[in-house]
Amino acid sequence: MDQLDQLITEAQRAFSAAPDVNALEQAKARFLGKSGSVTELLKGLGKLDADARRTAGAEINRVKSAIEAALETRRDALRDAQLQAQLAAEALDVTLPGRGLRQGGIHPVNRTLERVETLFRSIGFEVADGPEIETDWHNFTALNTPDNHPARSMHDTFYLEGASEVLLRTHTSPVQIRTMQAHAAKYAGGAMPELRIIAPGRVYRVDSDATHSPMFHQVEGLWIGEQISFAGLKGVVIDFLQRFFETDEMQVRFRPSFFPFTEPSAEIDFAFMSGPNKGRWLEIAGCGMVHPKVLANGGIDADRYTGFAFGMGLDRLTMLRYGVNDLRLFFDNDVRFLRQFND
Ligand code: 2U9
Repeated sequence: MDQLDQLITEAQRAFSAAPDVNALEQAKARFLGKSGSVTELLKGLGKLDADARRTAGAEINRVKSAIEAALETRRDALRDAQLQAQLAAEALDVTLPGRGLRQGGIHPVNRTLERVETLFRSIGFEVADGPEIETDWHNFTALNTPDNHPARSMHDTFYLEGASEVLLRTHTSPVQIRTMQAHAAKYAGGAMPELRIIAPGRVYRVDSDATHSPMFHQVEGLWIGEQISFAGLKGVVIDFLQRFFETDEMQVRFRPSFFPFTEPSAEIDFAFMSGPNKGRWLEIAGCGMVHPKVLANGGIDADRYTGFAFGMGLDRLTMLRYGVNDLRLFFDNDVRFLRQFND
């Protein structure tokens, strides 16, 4: 093969062997650079006479064009390969299923709260609320809890620093005191319509183990009117428990007890008549007829009106309904636990 054609072949091979654009530029320099083979050939033309120079010049230019064409072809191929690689690396498969943000869910205790609210609303109760930071008077004094009562001690109650009369409410009862006062004031001097409320919410006590948390949830109920009796209390509570736990196969008992704010007072136990907990008495609530002093502290005429009240733990209701044995699970915020109530 003619020497010049061999040069073309050599360039084609060198260009083909260049793995990337940089290597290709170096290979180009060997042929077309300042001291590249083709440039050297062109420099040699000066030594030839005119005729030979024309023929050789044409030949060398043919070679040069061929090498330039080979260079261009390889350049295009490398660019194309680079583009393909980049496209492959950045490939987006729009047909893949999305990672999907999971929808949030309702906390089991809030589920219970919503259920309790619905059940009580259905029998004419309204839902009342009030502050979680309370005065000593609304939380204790108004509820007929004497100054020396153990519940007031620093061991049970969270007091606010530097303010001995201000505390975190230990029950939702102050809400009933405030609601009674507002209700009595609204109807002062005239006939007062019945007051029927539940007061659900967060309450605080210095206590912490598997069944006690420093913050927990209560719902208390209050029904005040002219003929309100303990019989009415039993009806409301039994109906609530049966509807809440979705069974009539249940025994309910009222055990005499003591609370400063009710007289008489009782604790409420219930037992399922079937299922895994069959026959086991479970404590569920406390209740009683509102103490006349408490009615008076709420601005209500205790000679004319009577009322009943009850209180229960929303967390405990939730544990019993779903079979959860450790209260702390509700407050750890482990989504693996919480998800189970929403799937
Ligand atoms: C007013 C008058 C009376 C609310 C009552 C109980 C009995 C009771 C406990 C149940 C479990 C608290 O969450 S718990 O630890 N509650 O035993 N609560 S009577 O009595 C009131 C409330 C407000 C004005």
